[in-house]
Amino acid sequence: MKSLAAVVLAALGIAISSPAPAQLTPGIEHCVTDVTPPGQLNVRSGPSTDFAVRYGLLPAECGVYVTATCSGNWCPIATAGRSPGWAASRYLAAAPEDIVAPLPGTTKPAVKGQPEYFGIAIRGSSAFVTQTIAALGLLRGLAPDAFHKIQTYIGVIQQADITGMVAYAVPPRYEVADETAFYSITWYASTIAHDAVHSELYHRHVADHPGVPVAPDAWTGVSVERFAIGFQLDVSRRIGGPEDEILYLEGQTGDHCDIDSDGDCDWADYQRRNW
Ligand SMILES: [Ca+2]
Repeated sequence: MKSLAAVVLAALGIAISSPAPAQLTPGIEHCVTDVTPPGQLNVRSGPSTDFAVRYGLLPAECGVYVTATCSGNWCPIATAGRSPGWAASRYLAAAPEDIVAPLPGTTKPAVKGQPEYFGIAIRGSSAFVTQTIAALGLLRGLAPDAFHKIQTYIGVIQQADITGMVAYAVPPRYEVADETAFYSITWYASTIAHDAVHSELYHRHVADHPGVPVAPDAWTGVSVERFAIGFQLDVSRRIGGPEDEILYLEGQTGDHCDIDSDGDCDWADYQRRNW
């Protein structure tokens, strides 16, 4: 029931509402807050207390990543080594930035005047940049080996009309269509890991066979796709990929690249991509 004051203020045209839930940022590390022992923060199978508790997060536990836009007061989360789920947003707060130390390893030089994330340049609209940083943040936090591979083999992530890995560009460039980037943060992140595999295979071939042109089947084609999908699936499970994305990847046999079904994955297929 509204209080008399609220009714009066409402009559005056002044909005009365409870404080808006803090919107948590996907892809950055969060810690449990406002929970005291022996209490725990329940992680549930859906976005309300109607859903079953899967496990509890400890007071002040960090390493919690929001994997998508929150739904009201509930956010989809992932942590290392446990199944993903939903947690009440008011008990999560962004971690101090220094909790996750930057990973050692190769980084590409930054492109002047362009946003970047730990050495990976990002080119596109502000929404694309935000989405890309969220995806890379999930990978950095929950699949650090994949993130390191991406840092090593992808120098630029660029918004484009067709999704594809331009491994032979200097630096290697992952071009991403909006259909891929904005499908979901977890899906987008898994595709970056997938395409880093293609670029890695290309550059390993170059290193192992100096001066020899790289044959297409060294880094593309159905068997390579199957290998890259295996890595993508493993990454997707670790970053809290939702069940439909996991099931989709489990059903892939590597021939998704052969769009015209003639048994190869070539330029004609690439040009027909609708992702
Ligand atoms: Ca084909």
